[in-house]
Amino acid sequence: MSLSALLPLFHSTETLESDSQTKKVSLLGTINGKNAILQLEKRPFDSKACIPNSNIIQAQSNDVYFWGTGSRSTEDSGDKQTTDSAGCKINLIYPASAAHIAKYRKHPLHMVIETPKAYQKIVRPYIETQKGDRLSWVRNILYHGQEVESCVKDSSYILLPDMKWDGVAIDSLYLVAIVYRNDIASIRDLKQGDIPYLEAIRDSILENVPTKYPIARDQLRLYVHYQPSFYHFHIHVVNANYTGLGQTILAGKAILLEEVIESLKILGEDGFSKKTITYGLSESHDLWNLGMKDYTQ
Ligand code: M7G
Repeated sequence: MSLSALLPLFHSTETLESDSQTKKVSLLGTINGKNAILQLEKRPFDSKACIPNSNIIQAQSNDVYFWGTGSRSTEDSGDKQTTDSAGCKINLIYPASAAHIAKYRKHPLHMVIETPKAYQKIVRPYIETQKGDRLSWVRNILYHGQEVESCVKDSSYILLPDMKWDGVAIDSLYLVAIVYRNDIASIRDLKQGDIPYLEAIRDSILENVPTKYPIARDQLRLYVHYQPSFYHFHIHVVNANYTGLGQTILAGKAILLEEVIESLKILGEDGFSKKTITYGLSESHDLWNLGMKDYTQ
């Protein structure tokens, strides 16, 4: 028998595995009363004909960022419309700045060793240039009620669905907690005295998330980025089982909040300003040409 004859006879009984990273699903089912396993894998995008044109639903927008879901229908030769039923998550940045373009264009990554001196000389002055319009979306959330429908508010932070999440699938749950304090641009500004503050935020997140979403506190991965894209302190809160995050979850970019707190306990009063930090830096990042290319490992 042929594939096209067998497929309509397949009755699914159990999902053996569904992987949101590899976009693969393995189904157990039967064909004519006998067990059968069907594996499906989404094909790569055809960049010439991939722009969603139907079922477009906007989940949110904030500043220059728009996100939601949609699918693509195509007309086959018999003028029949076919729609990609799984569809896709859509993120749109408009208008996109040079910094946005640099962030998304793939460039070689180098491991750089940022000493406290390199931080003071190169990174700190750069961070000062990044606190204006680039943080509009953060101020919209903290002070102007943007995205407020899906927020959990605490006295120290606002927790809300990250724009990288589709807002539905718990196996890829991705939230972001944005603090009200605006004197912490990155972990470099964290001092020993901030330990109780960070511990209280950690405890509150671990308590709050399972009351709002069906996930246990020990299945949440809490981490921060160094370098982050946005220099206003925030914590990534992600389903620990979700690995579909590419570079953004790797060593050399992500640091567990717990590790940040433990490091502060041993770093001394001045905290992370005294630490040498090694991370991956793209050639397209401004810091590369501002001088960090002289600090490769
Ligand atoms: P980051 O570590 O500064 O940058 O994290 P990166 O992970 O993008 O490299 C910022 C986080 O905030 C990311 O997870 C973004 O997806 C998320 N984010 C960015 N913007 C502009 C928005 C937004 O407008 N709304 C929401 N909800 N999340 C955002």
